[in-house]
This record gives sequence, structure tokens and C-alpha cells, in this order.
Amino acid sequence: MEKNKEIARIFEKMADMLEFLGDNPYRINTYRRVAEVLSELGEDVEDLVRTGKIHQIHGIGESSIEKILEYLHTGKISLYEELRQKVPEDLLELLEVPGVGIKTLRLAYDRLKVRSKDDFIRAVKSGQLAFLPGMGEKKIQNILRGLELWEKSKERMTLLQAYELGKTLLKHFEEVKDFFENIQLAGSLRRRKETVGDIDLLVSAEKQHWGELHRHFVNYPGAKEVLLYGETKSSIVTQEGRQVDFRTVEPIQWGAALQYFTGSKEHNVRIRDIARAMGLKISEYGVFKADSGEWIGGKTEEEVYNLIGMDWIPPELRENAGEIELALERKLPRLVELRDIKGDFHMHSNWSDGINSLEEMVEACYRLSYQYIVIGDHSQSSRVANGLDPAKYREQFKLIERLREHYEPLGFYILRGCEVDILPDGSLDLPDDLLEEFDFVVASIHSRFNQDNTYRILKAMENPFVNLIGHPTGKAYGTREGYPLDLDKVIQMARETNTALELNTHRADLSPEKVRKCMEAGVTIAIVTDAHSVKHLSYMELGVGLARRGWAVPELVLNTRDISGVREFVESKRRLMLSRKV
Ligand code: DGT
Ligand code: CA
Ligand code: CA
Ligand code: ZN
Repeated sequence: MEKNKEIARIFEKMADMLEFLGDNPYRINTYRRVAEVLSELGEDVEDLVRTGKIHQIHGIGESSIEKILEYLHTGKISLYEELRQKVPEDLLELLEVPGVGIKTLRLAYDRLKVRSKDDFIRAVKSGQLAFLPGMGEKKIQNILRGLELWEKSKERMTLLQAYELGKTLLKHFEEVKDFFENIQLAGSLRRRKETVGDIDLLVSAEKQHWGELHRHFVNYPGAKEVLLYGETKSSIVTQEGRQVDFRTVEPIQWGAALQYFTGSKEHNVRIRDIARAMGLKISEYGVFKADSGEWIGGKTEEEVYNLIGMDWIPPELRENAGEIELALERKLPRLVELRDIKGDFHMHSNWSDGINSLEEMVEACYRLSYQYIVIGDHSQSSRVANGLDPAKYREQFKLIERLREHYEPLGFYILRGCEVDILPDGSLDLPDDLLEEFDFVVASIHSRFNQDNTYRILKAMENPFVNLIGHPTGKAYGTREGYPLDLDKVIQMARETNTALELNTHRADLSPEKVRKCMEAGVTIAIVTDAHSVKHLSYMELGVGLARRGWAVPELVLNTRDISGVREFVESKRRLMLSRKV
């Protein structure tokens, strides 16, 4: 899939460059769409070309296919090479900055002779930019704040980025799987921390193979630079500028090493203190008697924890936030696991802004061995997302009806759903008589991210047909912090109205701390992928990790219920709210 990524990046850049040059908007959108389709399709572009299937893909036209072929044959796209002569590429990197758009960059280029990223940053900070037309004080403040966030987000990657990179690394090591026993991604990625500094990859193998393994590691095709190339430890920097640390240990040291390199540091410090008080010493090499230095264990993580009188602790909890005390009393809760998940409540098809067809989404979920899914295309107010009006939803119901005939006998249920917009006054974007026809309704805010939106969410929850609040805090990974919100009030209302709150895997919203608050209040959450393509459906694993980091237990995760449990959840709210009305 490395090629998909490379080509998508070039199409994205060509679109930006053409927009910068004031080219035809139709052409620009076409290239953007190609980039999106390629990076989210989940199928290797080289395979698509080989089988000819590329010609059937919605969103990739013939002239784009020519460019893709050109890249696959020559490693270059000539249009892109031409554009690079005309547009300062480095300047366009700033489009990642929240608040900076092409218009602003073009203006700075024309009026202030800004030619590079650094030129632009200087122009903002020196106040020069403020003199340009349309650049009010507020806009400049926004850009400054955006630059700050952007610089910070460059230092650490999002969990999603780390997860993807981690998967690619694991795949790279499949080629040498005969040389090692165990492999694991450790560090903050294993703990499912929302941002990850660097990736820590750990392998156990017989010493004679270590040389080969380190050679394989530094030859990772995505590596840009080798920082360290050793016998036990090597480090690389990837093309995207991310560091990966790689370590080899002996099989007998596996558990102790994994425990050590998973962290967190704070957790490990406590663990070591407890061991010391028992006359033991724990290091990355094993558990030893402090006086004699005799090795007494460490082949598995369980062994390490058991030797100091506690239960094994799930990595997501290892932050010294109460988990050690509970493990000592052997009272840790049983956390939700991926295998508990029976369905997904929020996904989009190409009826609104998804990449794949509804049929493809359904089939993919069936293959994940789910018991049910909710199709949740956007409603009419979300124009940019190609939202559906009531007639369109009813048309979609007919398609769902047909698909049910095939899938229900297989024990797989397709629920009619939507992601209905919560409008600025808190009312919903679809009429109640339609909402009632859905099997499950997600309601979300997609506008006015700068204001306190508590009242909108509270009002939406009072609707008897709303079952889940989508991405409740409006937060997005890395770039957006979310709107001001009184979470306690939202939690209280969720409990009073039998409404669930969403943990959206794409945005890490709710965040783990907020999940923990829901758990303490006994409020049900639903872990959703908000998938816009088949590929995104696999992020459920990550969502479960974030939920676990928020101490989520299966009883309070809606996806652990079977189909009748979900139906009962919906019915009970309708009964409850209607009984209140009379
Ligand atoms: P990151 O990469 O900043 O997101 O966070 P981590 O937790 O992955 O930290 P990293 O990569 O520096 O180290 C990986 C693990 O190795 C860390 O979680 C715990 C362990 N470790 C590293 N340095 C130390 C140390 O000085 N003392 C102790 N006790 N553990 C350490
Ligand atoms: Ca790390
Ligand atoms: Ca590290
Ligand atoms: Zn949404």
C-alpha cells in the first residue's frame, strides 16, 4: 500500500498547486478525489492496474489513470514535475496549519514576495501580513494559534498515525519471521496514548539472529535516515520524519523487556519500588533476587507482575493512576476487548461522503464477523458531506430492505440509521416522523465549533429517537481542541434519557479521561469507527484501545450487546421519553 500513499500524496499536492495557480476548480476537485480514493481504498493500486479493475473505480477517470500508470512505470508524474517549477512547494506545506488557506498564501506571495515557509512565518510574526486586505486582527490571532498547534503536532504523531506506521513495520518483519520468536510494538503506542513520540519495536530472538534482524530493520523501505545501527539497539527516522527504536532481547527476557519498554515511566518506577521492598530487583532482563542476583523469572509479563504479588495489568492502564493498587488487591476491572464487539454504529457510504458503496460497507462488516451494523449517512444540512434529504433516506431504506433478504438468514442485521445534524438551535435536521422510522439514530454537531454547544447536545438528547451523540466534544486529533462543553451536564442528561455517548475512533472523541468519567457515572458509550471507507472499519481495534485506556467495561459499551440488546436500548428510550410527555 506504500504506492497508494505515494501517488495519493502527489495528487493532493498537484491539486494544491493548481489551486494556488488559480486553475479550473473542476480539475482541482478531481485530483483531490483521486487522492482520497487511493489512500482510503484498501486495495493495492498495482493490483488494481494489473487486474484492470482501476477502470471501474468511481472517482478515478482515464486521465488520472494515465498519470498513475506513468508513476508506476517511471516513478514520476510529468505534470507534477512541471508544477514544481512554478510553485514554491515548501510554502504549500503550510496548508496543514489550521487557519491558513490557499488564498492567504497566494496573497502573501503576490504582495509580500513570500517564497517559502520561513518567509511566511516571518511575515505573520513581524505583523506584515496584518496589512493585507481581509486580514483582520482576529484572523492573524487564529493563524498564530494555528502555527503553535501545528508546530506542536509535528513533534508527536497522533495515535492513528503511530498505529498505521506500527502495522507497516510489523508487516515488514513478516519477511524474516523465521528469525524471531516474539514481536510487539511497545511504548506509548501499546498503551494507546493519544499522541506518540516515537515507536518502540521489540523482538525476542536467539542471539545468533540479531545481526540479521537489525540489518532488516535499518533496510526498512520507509526509512529516510539511520540514527543508530547496533547489535541490540537500532533507530531510524521514516520518510514522514518519525523515529522508530528497535531492540532485540533473548526469548527468556521477553516478558521483562516488554514490561520495561511498554512503560509508562511512572508506572515502572512504582513497580520497581514495590519489587525492591520485597527484596527483588526488576530490570529489562528479568526479575532477580536482590541479594544473590539469582534470576527468578521474566519470560512473560504475567510472570513479572505475579512475582511481585499482583495481577497482570493491561498496558492501557499503566500510568500509575490507581491501577497498581487495584492489581495488588486483585480487583482490576475486566476491560472491554475487541472480541466483545458485535457491531459498529456509525459509518458512511457513498450515498453521502463515504468512498465505498453501501453494499461494500455491509459486506466488509459481515466479514468482520459482526452481528449488526448501523448505516449512518449524513443529513441534508451537511452540504459539503452531500447529506441526504428524507426522500433519499427512504430510497436507501429500500436498498437496505433488499440487502436484508440476503444477510438476515446469515444472522447479520443491517440497521437503518443516519447521522442527523444538530442544528444551531438544538433542533434536528430531520423530522420526527422520519427519525421514528430509523432503527438507530446518531445525532452530531457539524457547525459553530467556536461556541459553547452544551445546550444543543442537551436538547438533542431529549428527542426520543436519538440514541447516540456523535463525536460529543467536537475534538479532532492534533489540530482542533473541541468546543467549550459542560461535560458533567451532558453525562447527567445521557443517564436521564438513556442516550449513549460516542467514542469516535477517527477523532479520539471522547478522550480516555472523558470515557472514564462516563464509566464512573454509569453512562453507556458506543465505540464507532465513523468509517468513510472499508479500510477505516479496521480502526475498531484502536477505538477499543482508547476505551480501555478510559477503563471501559463491557457492561457499559453498547457494541458488546447483541442485536436484541441494541433493539431494547432503542425501545427503552422511546418508552421512557414518551411516558414523560404524557
Ligand atoms: P513517547 O515515545 O514519548 O510517546 O513515550 P514512551 O512511553 O513510548 O517513551 P519512550 O519511547 O521514551 O520509552 C519507551 C518506554 O521505555 C517507556 O515507556 C518506559 C521505558 N523507559 C525509557 N526510559 C526510561 C527510564 O529512564 N526509566 C524507566 N523506568 N523507564 C524508561
Ligand atoms: Ca515511544
Ligand atoms: Ca523510544
Ligand atoms: Zn460526524
